[in-house]
Amino acid sequence: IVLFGCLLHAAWAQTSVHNVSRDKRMEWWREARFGLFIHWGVYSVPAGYYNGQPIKRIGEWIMNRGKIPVAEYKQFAAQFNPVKYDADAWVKLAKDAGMKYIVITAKHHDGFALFKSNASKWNMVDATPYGKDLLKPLAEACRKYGMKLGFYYSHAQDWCNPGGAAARKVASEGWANPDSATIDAYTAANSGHWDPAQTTKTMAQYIDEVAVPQVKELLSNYGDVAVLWWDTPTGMTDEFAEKLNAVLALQPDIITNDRLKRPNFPGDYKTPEQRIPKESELDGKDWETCMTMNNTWGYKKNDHEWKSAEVMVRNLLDIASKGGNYLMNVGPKDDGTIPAESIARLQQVGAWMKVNGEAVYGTKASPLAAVSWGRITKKEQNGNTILYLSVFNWPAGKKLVVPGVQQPVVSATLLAGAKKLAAAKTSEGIVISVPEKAPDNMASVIKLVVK
Ligand code: FUL
Repeated sequence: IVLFGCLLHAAWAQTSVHNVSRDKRMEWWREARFGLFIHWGVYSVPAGYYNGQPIKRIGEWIMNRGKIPVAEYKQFAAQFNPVKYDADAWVKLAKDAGMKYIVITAKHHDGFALFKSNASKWNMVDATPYGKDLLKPLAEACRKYGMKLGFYYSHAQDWCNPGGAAARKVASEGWANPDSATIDAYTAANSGHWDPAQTTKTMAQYIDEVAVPQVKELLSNYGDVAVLWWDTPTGMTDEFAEKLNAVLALQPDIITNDRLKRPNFPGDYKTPEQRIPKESELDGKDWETCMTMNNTWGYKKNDHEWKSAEVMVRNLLDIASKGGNYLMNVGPKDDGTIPAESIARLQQVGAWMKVNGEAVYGTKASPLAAVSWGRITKKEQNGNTILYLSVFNWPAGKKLVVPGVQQPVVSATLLAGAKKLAAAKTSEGIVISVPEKAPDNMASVIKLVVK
């Protein structure tokens, strides 16, 4: 009876708020494939340094890593004055990079809200000299450019609002998707706080007085919200999760990730962090890899280890070839600008996407076995199958072999320059005659249409 009750309970929690079916709600997201993650907050002021010392690892965790007392951390807000913030330019940048959605940290683990909140004074309008809501202009710009907008919300971990869980496994960066038993065991053993000011309320009070009202604000005051990106379930119970989940009813089309509370709140998609899953790990559920461009999510002035645009394009293709989405992060500075290195990379990726984007948008996972020269995505169109062959390692001998295709060839076209290529079915598979040199060193895409 208990088990049955639990099952009933779990099913109710997941279905009650949505009248719109998951497939319908997920339609745009599955088509989109590529989005921008923005980690922005008070942590961009210390930018990786505390008392003149560099603090290791991800920048948005500086308060936790440095065990900075609440009152002291809050002083950074007095310097958070992003006068160069231009939401329109940010959204345009994402759009030109070929991205279809944006997810921004409305509130990260430091509890600071980028928006006007009546539930906590620890917010952009009440606690900074800038004094303006940062999400309003972003929402407006997203509407203008047809960009979907999502909010990241740290619903359980909150280091500045008393009662919010303050501890978490230190190796969090390498801790992608632990099961709930691991989380619960860890949370039980490590409820340590580093400042008594963090414990003047209970978790239940924090959920009722801060988290639930703030999620209501986010889902009421900014127009259409496409995604609620929960993070992280530290110290959550099913009861708390249910209260938060119920707020989603304010946005009937909203989709959510899997980080509200495991296992009873799986959301609409999984969130492998800083890694691309292997084929063998995929289970048919939707998924999105989120990844940094350097080694931090929130801005750190001493992090210069940038991925190249080539790596990003190839990651995107690898992910699309397995049926997933790519959420690529930028960490803006405290003056409101996105680091020049990030802008340059987004522009390079955008230039590639302009020519080759159709190999990504609306495609499905490769139907073929892995190939040594690159990645494959698929689309069905007018009764034909389109295979997008993204070539990373250009073949010698002006000949690309696509093993395992049985259907007759309709056409083969190099997307760069719309150049028609000769292609024939042989015993090795389909053999395509290609130019001697790779047209694009990041990835050259051949659109192969078969019956
Ligand atoms: C993690 C967080 O703890 C990191 O700070 C970051 O936001 C990442 C995307 O999710 O769980």
